[in-house]
Amino acid sequence: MEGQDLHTVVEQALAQVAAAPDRAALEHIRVQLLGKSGAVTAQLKSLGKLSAAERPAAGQRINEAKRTLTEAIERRRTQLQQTELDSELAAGRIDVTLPGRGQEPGGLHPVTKVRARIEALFRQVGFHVVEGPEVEDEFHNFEALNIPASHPARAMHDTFYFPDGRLLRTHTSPVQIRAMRATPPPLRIIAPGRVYRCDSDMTHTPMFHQVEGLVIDENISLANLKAMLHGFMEQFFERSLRMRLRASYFPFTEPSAEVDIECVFCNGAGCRVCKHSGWIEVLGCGMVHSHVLQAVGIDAERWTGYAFGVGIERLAMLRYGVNDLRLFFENDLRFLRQFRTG
Ligand code: 2NL
Repeated sequence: MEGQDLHTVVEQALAQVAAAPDRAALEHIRVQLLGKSGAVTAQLKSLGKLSAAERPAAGQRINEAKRTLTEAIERRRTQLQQTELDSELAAGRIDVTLPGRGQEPGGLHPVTKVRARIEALFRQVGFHVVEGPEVEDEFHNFEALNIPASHPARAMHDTFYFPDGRLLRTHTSPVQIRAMRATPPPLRIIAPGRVYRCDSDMTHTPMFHQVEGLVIDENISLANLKAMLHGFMEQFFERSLRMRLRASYFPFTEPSAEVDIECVFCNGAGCRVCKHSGWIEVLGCGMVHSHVLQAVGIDAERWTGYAFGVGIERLAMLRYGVNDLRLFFENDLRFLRQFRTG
């Protein structure tokens, strides 16, 4: 009778153990079976009612049942623990190969884009792109360019000087002075880069970008300069446009001129941008002054040349319709994003 009961208890207990949904439920089942007032414990307690002859065999069966259940509970516990661990790991899984959040493609700064465009256009017509130091000396930045010590551009309020007398270049002309001294003519170069002036307001920043160009050859005239610049402007703005030269003055060129193009916003009709003149000033140029050729040791009887200087930010403002120079230096992503790709 007792053996039958025990068998049933074990069968039911094993089914319960197998069905335990988690470790807490399993522990509850264990206490109900093997705890102080558990079903199996009760069986052991009832051994006293049996005869001395029956007792050892019955005791053995109960102990065996106890061991069977203990092992089953332990197996189930391990199983549940693994399942719980697996689901915890699955829930917290991180794919380290996924890209980070908030990633967006970068892009070139508009000044860099315009500089690259200018370089590409000049390379197409045989110019070499040259670079040079931003920290210069007075000879390369001023003296060789026919800018005497008394010239206002040399004053402290226009030029950043170092204590040792060197300075931050105020234009990229010194790069071309170096090129002329290093390479005998003919020469066709452009010199892009950063330049510095002690100046800061609505329309001036202490650092800006410039491209200067220089051609030294036999029989170079103002007509060659004008034709080259007109071709460049039409290529740069991707349209045909009128261009004019106005007489001007620079110490390093003679004659000198300022170049206007037909206003790209109103096609010359007159608007706020061109102050109702129909023209926009874009650069300065001229025939290289004989004093400059002499300073770099070029025979001015045989060789002549033209030169020009243009502000990259100025061209970028016209090309992209930007009305405030300072936007190029603030690095506001809302501004910069507009130049991404394309
Ligand atoms: C301007 C004016 C100019 C030059 C730059 C130059 C360079 C050498 C010799 C002669 Cl090595 N000239 N450069 C000539 C005329 C004008 O720049 O307003 N730039 C924004």
